[in-house]
Amino acid sequence: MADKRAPNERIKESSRYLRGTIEDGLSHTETGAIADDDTQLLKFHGSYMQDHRDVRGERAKKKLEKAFSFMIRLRLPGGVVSSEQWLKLDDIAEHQANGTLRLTTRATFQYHGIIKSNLKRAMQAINAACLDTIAACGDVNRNIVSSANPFLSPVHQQVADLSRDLSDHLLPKTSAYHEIWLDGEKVGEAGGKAVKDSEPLYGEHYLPRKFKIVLVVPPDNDADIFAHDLGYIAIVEKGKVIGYNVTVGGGMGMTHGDEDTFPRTADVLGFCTPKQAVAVAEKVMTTQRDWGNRENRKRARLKYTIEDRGLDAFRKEIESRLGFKLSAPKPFQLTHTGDAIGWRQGADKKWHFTLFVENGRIKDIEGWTLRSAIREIAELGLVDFVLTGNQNLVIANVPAKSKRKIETILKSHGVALTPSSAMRAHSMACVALPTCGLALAESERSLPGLVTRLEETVEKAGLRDDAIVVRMTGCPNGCARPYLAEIGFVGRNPGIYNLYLGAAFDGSRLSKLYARDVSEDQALDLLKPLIIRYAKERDKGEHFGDFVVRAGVVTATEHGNQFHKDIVLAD
Ligand code: SRM
Ligand code: SF4
Repeated sequence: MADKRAPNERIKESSRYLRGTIEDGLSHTETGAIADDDTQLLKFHGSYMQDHRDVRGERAKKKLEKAFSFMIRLRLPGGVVSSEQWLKLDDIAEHQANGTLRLTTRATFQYHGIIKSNLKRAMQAINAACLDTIAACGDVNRNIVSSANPFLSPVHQQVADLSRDLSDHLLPKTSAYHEIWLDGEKVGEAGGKAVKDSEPLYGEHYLPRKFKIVLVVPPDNDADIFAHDLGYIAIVEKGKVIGYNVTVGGGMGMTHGDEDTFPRTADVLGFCTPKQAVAVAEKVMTTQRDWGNRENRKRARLKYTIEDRGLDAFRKEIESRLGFKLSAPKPFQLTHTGDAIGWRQGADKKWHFTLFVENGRIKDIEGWTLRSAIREIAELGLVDFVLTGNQNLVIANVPAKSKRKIETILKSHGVALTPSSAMRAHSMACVALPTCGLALAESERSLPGLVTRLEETVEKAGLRDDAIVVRMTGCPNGCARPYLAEIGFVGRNPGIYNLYLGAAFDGSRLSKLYARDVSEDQALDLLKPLIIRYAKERDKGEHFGDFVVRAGVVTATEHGNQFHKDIVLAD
């Protein structure tokens, strides 16, 4: 009988728990690449093979191999690094990568442009900083994002601690990582054939697809709780987390032209106590392991399992595996996505500065030397750093007497303490070109200029301090969560985007397609009058996404499976 499973299932199965021939491939100096199957396995180790897309054509003309290099993503549950770790990570950017650090939309670091001969060295340097990259990518539980800044209060600390417990519990157990990157003992080859490794939670096929967990502390929805497979909304009483509302089945990715795929906001499944939280994650993840679609990777995320089987059947299965029932969800209120930029004081009186990092890229350019600024701050040895799920950076645990010093360092490197508008502060773009192999259009390199052009209208309309969430991605996979933006651009072709409007500012409602295949100029022509109208006609406190729905510009997307319905395109 024909094997209907997706090809990745066979690759995982024959990989001897994620070894494949990666180690051998690293030693081949005649090519900058590794074998195709190994590129799939490498993801589980936290790395992607990529090529520099700006020079693809030129190299093809010269009959040269593509300019291959590797991206590395760290596992950083809770998003915290010390000053000492920052300095080590900064060194890696300088010596092994392309001179930049990239803060991701899931609160961790990425390096780009690491050539094959540097890959192992970079992995070892990351480990020397007491950090790792295990399961940062691949069909496993990924990095866990928790509401920004554990140092803010004991509640935030409790939530960040849970993110680490969850990450530890769901971590793959294969020793392939240590073997390949850290020269650990060769378990996989023992006796020439026997594999001693095992994966009690995953099995040799791991999950059908990636699996993502986030935690938030209301009223902040800074980790976009409804965009992920599994979420925990902290319920706080008398200054303590008494438990969590559990959300399931969120996700952003879709494929242009394939209506069977769609972004989906998560459902609230029930309430669990802090003690039950790890078991709940295990049962949700392993149910998805067993129920998820292993034939079609485009329909293999938990969101489709829940769509296809129904939330009630899913809850019943979880409760049967847990051996107890989840309680009814508790009331909660989330008010906003994004980060509040600027100083905030923690419960222990220390100060925390959330720095806007445009699209998460930390680098030095003439007149704006952000990387050097953060390095100088780290060299003081005074602070910690927390990465946010919005590509920003919290300079944490600053003593009151050092606040001025931090500000002075940033300013001396040309780094503004506040972004030029609240819209910019709420803007986010995925990486896209030149490294992302799936990009159809620019994103990180385009959005800043586009926001500048939108700011002219924002300024005229008197909306400089009014947050409007704008996000862009270079393809429909949704890495910057564009379908939860009040204004979302999604790449179709070079210079051409689909324009989505009408998501809720608090992250609870998806947007709707408003214009198909528009250039940046055409999008601006459509957006400018809407922004002016919003300034004139909005109700008190009404956000742009809610306004365009109320004004009938787009219909509301109440549920993911309605995302492609009731579309009325702009004239
Ligand atoms: Fe993503 C694939 C970058 C967050 C949905 N994502 C990719 C790859 C690895 C491209 C690839 O497969 O070859 C991108 C690497 C680009 C590069 O050059 O670095 C990439 N994704 C990113 C990051 C770096 C974007 C950023 O600008 O920060 C984010 C890293 C997160 C992290 O630290 O773990 C990133 N990706 C997301 C998010 C947002 C989130 O999780 O909050 C999503 C939407 C949520 C979701 O998962 O549904 C997301 N990425 C995808 C998908 C679509 C998955 C799907 O279910 O259809 C792909 C493609 C795939 O998996 O096949 C993808
Ligand atoms: Fe690449 Fe698409 Fe993700 Fe952007 S949204 S990083 S273009 S996969």
